[in-house]
Amino acid sequence: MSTNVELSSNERIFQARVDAEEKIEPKDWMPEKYRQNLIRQISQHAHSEVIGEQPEGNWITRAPTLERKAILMAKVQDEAGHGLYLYAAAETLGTTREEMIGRLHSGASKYASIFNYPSLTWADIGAIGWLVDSAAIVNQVSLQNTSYGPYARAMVRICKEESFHQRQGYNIMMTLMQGAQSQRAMAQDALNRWWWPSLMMFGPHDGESAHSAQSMKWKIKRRGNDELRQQFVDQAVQQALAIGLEVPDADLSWNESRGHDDFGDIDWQEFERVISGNGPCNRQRLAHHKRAHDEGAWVREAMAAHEAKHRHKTEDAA
Ligand code: BYC
Repeated sequence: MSTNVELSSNERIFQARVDAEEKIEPKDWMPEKYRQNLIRQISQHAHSEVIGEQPEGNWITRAPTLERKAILMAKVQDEAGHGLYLYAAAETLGTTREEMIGRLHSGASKYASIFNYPSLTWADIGAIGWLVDSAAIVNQVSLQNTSYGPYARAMVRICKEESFHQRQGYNIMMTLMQGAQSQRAMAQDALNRWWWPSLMMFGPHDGESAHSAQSMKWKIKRRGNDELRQQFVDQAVQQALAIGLEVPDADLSWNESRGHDDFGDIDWQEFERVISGNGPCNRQRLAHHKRAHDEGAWVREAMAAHEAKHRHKTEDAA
């Protein structure tokens, strides 16, 4: 039997397993493109979690109360943990942490566009928790059923934590909306600036999406970018209304026949600018990450030395 025939039969068996909702595990046979596409998506997801610590970390020292500060610190630590689960999931596909970080630093690997916007006021911490974590949950709940086992299992834990993050963000917005006129204005201003970038988190329209069709076939993605974006809009509009905030979209209206909110066009030129490295904070975010990574070199060296010593001891004992 030729290699080609063997490969195509492997591919058929693989697709049948995916179609039957079986999880693909690290040592199972998988098409090389499936592996590469997963490494791309999972590592970008991991980078997003880690870079996402920066706009929120910016407010830890200036949180308005001790309680808010403790909550924000816990949230930012959770995001670091999410990055860790996701890097570990990607490593099961044969890449290394160094390779992934290298691709982030060279600009070859993306991270969520949303984190290239500045967090200017305390209300931005509310808007990030409410909108950005809501968008993340909508997307990630669907990814709990992704076909790759380690990614799906990481998502289950991450979604639980994101739910708490979303509640704390909405609670900040709710508290501000019950406050003075200046606090309500601050909350509205944060919504105005974070609304459209939140919609961009779901990526291009399905027809424009480079990866969607193949990713849906392989069940790496379970729902399209537009369907997820619509779910997010429907729920966020109701949440905004409930606390007296106005969504900054003149075209927003309830469409009875569709059973969904219609909404205006996203500025795709802005999206392209941000994902190609030219958003308001791209350079700052990457420079900060590189600096922190360089400053942490001694920790990695110490860990590697400890691991090598432990390995020798185990070998000597055997
Ligand atoms: N930003 O073919 P498409 C969080 C890229 S963080 C940047 O549709 P795909 C949190 C896309 O990568 C949670 N780039 O791609 C943390 C591709 O470029 P490449 C983040 C984007 O992968 C801290 C190109 O555009 N969640 O919760 O099928 C604090 C064409 O797009 C974006 C995830 O990462 C974007 N928004 O679909 C608070 C979820 N959109 O790679 C909260 C996992 C698209 O060919 N990821 N691009 O160079 C996914 O579900 C999918 O990767 C996406 C995009 C839906 C994002």
